[in-house]
Amino acid sequence: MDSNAAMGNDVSRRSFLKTCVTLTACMGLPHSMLGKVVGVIESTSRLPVIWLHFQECTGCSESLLRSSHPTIASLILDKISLDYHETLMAGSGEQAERAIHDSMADNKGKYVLVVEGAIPTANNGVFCKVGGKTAVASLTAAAEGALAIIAIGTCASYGGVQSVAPNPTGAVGVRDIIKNKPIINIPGCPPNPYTFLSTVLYYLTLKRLPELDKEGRPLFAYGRIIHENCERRPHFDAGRFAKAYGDEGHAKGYCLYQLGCKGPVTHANCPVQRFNDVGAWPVSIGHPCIGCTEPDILFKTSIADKVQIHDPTPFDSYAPVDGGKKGKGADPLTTAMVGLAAGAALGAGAMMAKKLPGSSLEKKETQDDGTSK
Ligand code: FSX
Ligand code: SF4
Ligand code: F3S
Repeated sequence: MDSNAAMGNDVSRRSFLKTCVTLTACMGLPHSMLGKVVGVIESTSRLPVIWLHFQECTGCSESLLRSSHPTIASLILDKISLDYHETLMAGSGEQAERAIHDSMADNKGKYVLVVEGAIPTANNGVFCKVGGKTAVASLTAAAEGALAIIAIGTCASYGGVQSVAPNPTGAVGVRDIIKNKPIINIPGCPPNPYTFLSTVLYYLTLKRLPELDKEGRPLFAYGRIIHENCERRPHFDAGRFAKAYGDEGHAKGYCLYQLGCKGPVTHANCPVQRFNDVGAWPVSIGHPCIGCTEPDILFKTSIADKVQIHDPTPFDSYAPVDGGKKGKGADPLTTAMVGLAAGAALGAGAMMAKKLPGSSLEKKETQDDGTSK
């Protein structure tokens, strides 16, 4: 199939190829695989997909299919045969029930089950019912004949906002219920459309599922922490921090660590893959990362809480910023304090900071959040 036909003639060849390059890189494949990826996309092969919705805001589907980038939405719809999707399908009632039943029977062992939203388990699962069946029953039935399950979004991956204490509905993620199928978690609230499409393409191109980390996330997208690729990182290393929303440091694009940025402990590709055509991501527009891809951070810690730094940049490798001059808040003491796991290495860190030219260690006292008094 020609790519333009495949995408409803709304995407130029140039834009199509550009997206293929991005997707190849997103999957962590070498550039030499580009031809194969293009071939897979242009072929008629489609992955049968059954998509179930449970407790969620539908932001995952929205971000995938209403993206301002026509190529990515078109490709998603072109590479998956969406046999059942409650918010997109035209049919309803018995017709919809028949569609899911037929697809499960016709594609037994060959379809991918995509789950969006958490699954309530309290009171026999009565808090979420579709077609008279509880979410637990629908999930269990659809999982049985699935080749693999993709839990899309933080809700389906770990329970998300619904599972926050006191969790009245007993909301859990797919992995807490289904134990006998491969489950790929694509967390994010909502997740990046490229990560979902790359996961589908990875399977279609290499005929195997991608390697996963301990949280079941594809390593190609979640193998690194945000902090490693963040454009504000030179400011972190040089000790330049925004200390309040709208202050001078915030206006100048300094590091958001002291506003609670969870980038140092959050695994995701946001600084590289970014969102939408404008290439924005939370930190680029001035908001700290809130750790939306992690099971124990989003909704479980305060946005303002500071995380511990486990791998500080060695002091002799600070990136030069602002011509190497250090501004207010950029003193080595601040960097040293922030760059160390709280308390443990304080003495050693202070000694190292003392050796740095211009250290204000002897002149200033510090507060326990690492900032200077
Ligand atoms: Fe959850 Fe999806 Fe957050 Fe919403 O539907 S991951 S609430 S943005 O989008 O499930
Ligand atoms: Fe970027 Fe946040 Fe790390 Fe600062 S703490 S460098 S804003 S990821
Ligand atoms: Fe989520 Fe942090 Fe990316 S909040 S969208 S993982 S920058």
